[in-house]
Amino acid sequence: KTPAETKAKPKKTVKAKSIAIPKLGPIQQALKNHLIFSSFKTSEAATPRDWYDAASYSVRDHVVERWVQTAESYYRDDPKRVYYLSLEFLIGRMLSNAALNLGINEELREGMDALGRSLENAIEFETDAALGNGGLGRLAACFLDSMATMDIPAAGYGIRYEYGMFRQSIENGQQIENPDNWLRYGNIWEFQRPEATYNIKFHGHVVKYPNDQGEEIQHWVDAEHVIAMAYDVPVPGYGTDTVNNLRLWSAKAAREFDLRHFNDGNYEKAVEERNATENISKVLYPNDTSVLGKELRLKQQYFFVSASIQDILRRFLSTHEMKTQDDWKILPEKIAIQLNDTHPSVGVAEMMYQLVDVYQLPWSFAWELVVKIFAYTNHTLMPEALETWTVDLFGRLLPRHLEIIYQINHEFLHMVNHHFPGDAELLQRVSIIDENNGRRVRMAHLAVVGSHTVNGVAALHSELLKSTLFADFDRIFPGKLTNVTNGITPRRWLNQANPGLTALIEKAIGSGFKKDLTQIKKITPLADDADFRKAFAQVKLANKQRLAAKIEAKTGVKLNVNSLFDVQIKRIHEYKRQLLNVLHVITLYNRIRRGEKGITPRTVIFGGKAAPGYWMAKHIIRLINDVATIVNEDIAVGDSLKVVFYPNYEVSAAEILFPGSDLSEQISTAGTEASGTGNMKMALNGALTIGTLDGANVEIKEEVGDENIFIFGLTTPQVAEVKASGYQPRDYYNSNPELKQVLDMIADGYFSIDEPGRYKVIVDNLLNNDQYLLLADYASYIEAQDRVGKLYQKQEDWTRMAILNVANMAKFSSDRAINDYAKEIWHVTPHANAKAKK
Ligand code: NBG
Repeated sequence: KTPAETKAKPKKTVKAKSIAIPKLGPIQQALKNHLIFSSFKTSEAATPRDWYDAASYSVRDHVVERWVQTAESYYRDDPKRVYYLSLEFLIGRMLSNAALNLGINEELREGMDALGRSLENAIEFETDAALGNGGLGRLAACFLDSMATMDIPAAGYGIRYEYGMFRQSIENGQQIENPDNWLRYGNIWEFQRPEATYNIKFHGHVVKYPNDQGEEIQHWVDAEHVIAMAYDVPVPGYGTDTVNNLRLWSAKAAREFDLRHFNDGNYEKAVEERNATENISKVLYPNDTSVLGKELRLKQQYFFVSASIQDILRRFLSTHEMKTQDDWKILPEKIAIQLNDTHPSVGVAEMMYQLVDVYQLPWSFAWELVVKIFAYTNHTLMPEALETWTVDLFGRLLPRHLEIIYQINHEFLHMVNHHFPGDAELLQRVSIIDENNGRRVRMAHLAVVGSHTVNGVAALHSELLKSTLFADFDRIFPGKLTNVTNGITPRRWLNQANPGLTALIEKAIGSGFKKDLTQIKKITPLADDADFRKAFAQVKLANKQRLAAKIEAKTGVKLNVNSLFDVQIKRIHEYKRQLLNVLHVITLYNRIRRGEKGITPRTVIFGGKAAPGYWMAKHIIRLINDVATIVNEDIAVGDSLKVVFYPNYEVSAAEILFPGSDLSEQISTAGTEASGTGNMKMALNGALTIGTLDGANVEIKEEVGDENIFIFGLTTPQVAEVKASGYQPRDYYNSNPELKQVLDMIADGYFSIDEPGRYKVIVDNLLNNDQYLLLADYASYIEAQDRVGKLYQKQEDWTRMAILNVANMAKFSSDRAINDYAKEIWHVTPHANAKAKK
């Protein structure tokens, strides 16, 4: 509970007095005080980490002040709130972001300087909060930033994983996964709330007995109990006093240990049960765009969803007295719940459980409320990411919820049958229960049926949802499916990551673009201003130097900062086609060795993690490193080509990598990448895109203009055609000598002399299957890369284009995306907190 809520009594209107908060002194004094009182260190004895701590405590004090006031104003004014439920929040570091959003960055830097310490140094001691895999988790973090910045009364709900995304190291070219013990040194940015706990039930069974009115009532009995304890993380908005809350749940055993076993001297047994329980929030599943049907994963989902929904209802009931059934009707006017992918979609059943079983509302009345409350975002069409659970597993873990889902399904299918009589196949296809694969619960269907709105994350993706995955639902629920194109927060991805470019833009057009990215359009004419171009190019060079220094420190590879920095950073996945990039690298390598003239020097940088169980993705990492070894050591190549694998790509690394990039690789097979958000971060930082017509690339092209982007490859319909007409990848191999040479080298062990057959499977797979059509797109990709190389030699033209990319990124601010959600889906309005209103 927040302090404001602790006082909560169930009544309708509340007049709370403003909390008196002591005035904060200058930061320099705060730093000194915190060093002593919070870290128990003298200035002389303080380590660099102690200075990070002191800086964080000092900034945190400013955050907390606004945080309390925001909570208080929401409590007092009772606006409609949005709850963003997500199994992942990839927030990264907090200190510099909080200082930036609060507008005390400069003050903090000066305070540190005055004490003879560097802020930059201190910042490096913060471990990333890596509570997510990739785009989906980072999107949630960008959305939190925008919701706070736009004064939307919102809160995030997720899991406080003890271990986040694994740390990747590279040994002998191979990915090694190391546990991410991110809480080792504590976490200044979280507040434990031992008083905000909920009981979460698992297992047990359902019994029926009549209530006072003689109606049969279901009771979930004999369940095991787990306690969910809240940890709160502040989410400060930029240029506003709003600080929203991110509430992360941690699992605690209901019993410390079993005293019977303890008394018998069986200590292991005594703590066994507790350990098993607390495993629920132990570790993030490191799978991106794919799922494993593991029981613990379903437990994680239900655990955080149930705790969140109980918390949401508790908060609602603390200010609204429910005297009659009709009083419940305002529930959807007060809360909106967004499901970030299907991971929290059991929430639909949990809300029914709470309303019907716990609060005793009639079924159909409750169902109407539920559908008005929930909305669902789909993030992928990849079949391996569609969550289903066997009825058996689901029923063992959540027996009452399975019954609820059966009931929801029964009524849904009844409705479908009424509107489309006699279409048995349609019923089978849309049923929440898949009867054909050993009876499974389809979580996406539950989410669609239980939501008023379902959105895709880029225009193309949303169209494909309507025409493929959810085509039946689009017929059954016309208008339910919609689009909200993703966005990124310009605070972290421009302001914070690229202070050089930010200062340059600010000098030209003022600072309004930081809160309102539409203003960035104003730099358009400056693309034709030689002085501006020069300054812009200087900023890029400085960012490349910063990146090169980092890379040298991490990998020992020295880079030529005047070469074209060609960067592909994202999860390693076959559909994202890092392998196609490798084919280009080897093509260039061969051309250089053949003595071809006029080739633009390049540095090709890869970064990204492979899911530990995804053998092919890990093998691709190894190939990249093997190619890097051969290319980088070849004296015939020298400075004209370097290949780097940046280890442990994470948010804080991305903050260096995006600004240091010249070329943005967005080369997924058309129709596979739902949106992409790295594509937006790249363009906003002045990198040009080479990409397919996939995901949000399509909209980036629309914004920047066809002449300012390098598009290649098959379109989505062409991909479907090629596949339908019996794709023969080997034909491309046989008819393209450059391609043939590249594939033969990989297959014959040119890059794996110690084990020549190492990459034969990769080549065999390309020649015989090539699910993602690399060979079909190869020629077109190489041709586009050649255009890129040529343009880079005309630096003025290149820079001009890069400026026009930056100028046209307004659409991709997450503020725009959140505004779309707020207006079209959540129906919420901004609510500036009391202090800001004065
Ligand atoms: C990912 C997509 C990306 C998209 C992000 C955010 C999943 C399931 N999906 O293309 O692959 O940008 O979601 O929407 O992780």
